[in-house]
Amino acid sequence: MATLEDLKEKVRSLRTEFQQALAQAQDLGLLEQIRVRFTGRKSELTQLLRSLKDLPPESRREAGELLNTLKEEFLSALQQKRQELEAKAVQRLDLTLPARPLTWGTLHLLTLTLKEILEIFAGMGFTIEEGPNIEWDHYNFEALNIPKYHPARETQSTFFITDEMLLRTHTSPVQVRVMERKSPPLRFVAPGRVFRVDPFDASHAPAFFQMEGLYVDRHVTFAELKGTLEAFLRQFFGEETKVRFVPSHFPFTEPSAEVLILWRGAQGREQWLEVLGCGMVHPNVFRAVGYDPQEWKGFAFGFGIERLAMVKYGVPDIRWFTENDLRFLKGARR
Ligand code: 2NL
Repeated sequence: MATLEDLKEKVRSLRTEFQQALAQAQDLGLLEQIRVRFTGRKSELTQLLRSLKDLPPESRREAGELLNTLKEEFLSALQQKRQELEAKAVQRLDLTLPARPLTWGTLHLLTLTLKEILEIFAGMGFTIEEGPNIEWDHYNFEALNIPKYHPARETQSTFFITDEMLLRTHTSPVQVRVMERKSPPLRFVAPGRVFRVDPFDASHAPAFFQMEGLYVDRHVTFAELKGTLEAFLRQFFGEETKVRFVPSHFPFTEPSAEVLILWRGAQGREQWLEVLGCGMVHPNVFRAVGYDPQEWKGFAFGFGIERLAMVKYGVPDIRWFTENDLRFLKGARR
């Protein structure tokens, strides 16, 4: 850099170059390139500012003013152009683009199954009763003919809260509470969550849903129990479903039975599957709630709701109900 005159010439040519370049800038990317080229660290303008110190002292002040004015000019022109380009970008928003499709939620397969089952029992005159998840030992065991040290308590491996309080292991305590509160005749189902100390694997869960049913009147027979459950199973699994009753044992019923259905699984193989437990209410259960077992008879039954859904809809793993995998949840759409 020799003289002030040279510098003035240089400023003029830079200004022209800059204005031409700016006029060409169509988008923000190009604008940024122009900013770097004319005002960046390696730009001619920056070099010139750095070399001010090489000018003779009497020219420095004027040269400095010239260059700084040019720089401000560049920056404010860049700023203005940026605003113009941004305004145009907004105008380019395409408001005719179709909206993304709405996705609809669905009821969970377990909810659908529960509703299906309740509807069938409602059709046979059963109402619905509910009770607490945290129970007294008395309602969960004692009143159901399962005294302390009874082996049934061992297999049920219970979540105890205190010596006397626990997470219910079945919904039977609901029936006990209802019988205490109301007089026969009674006909209701009790659906709800139950808890057992079990490993979470394909066929076990520490918390699952159960439904029990109870019918109490003066002349209830085992034949009515069979007819009611057969009617339920045929409505739920299909009219052609074959049903078999096999002798069994529960502390709270006598006699007791397991109920099996002949079911064609995913591989097309027919198989007898246990789907229910049932029996005539044990006289000791009636005594515990103050009913006279000579005067009143009753039948009761119980089943796991996940289990029925797994059989009917071919769900291979009970954990699928709680994993929230959308592929499974969407499959439940009706
Ligand atoms: C099963 C089958 C069953 C009951 C539950 C019951 C309730 C009262 C009185 C008598 Cl208050 N019985 N419930 C009866 C038979 C079977 O459940 O497989 N449970 C795990």
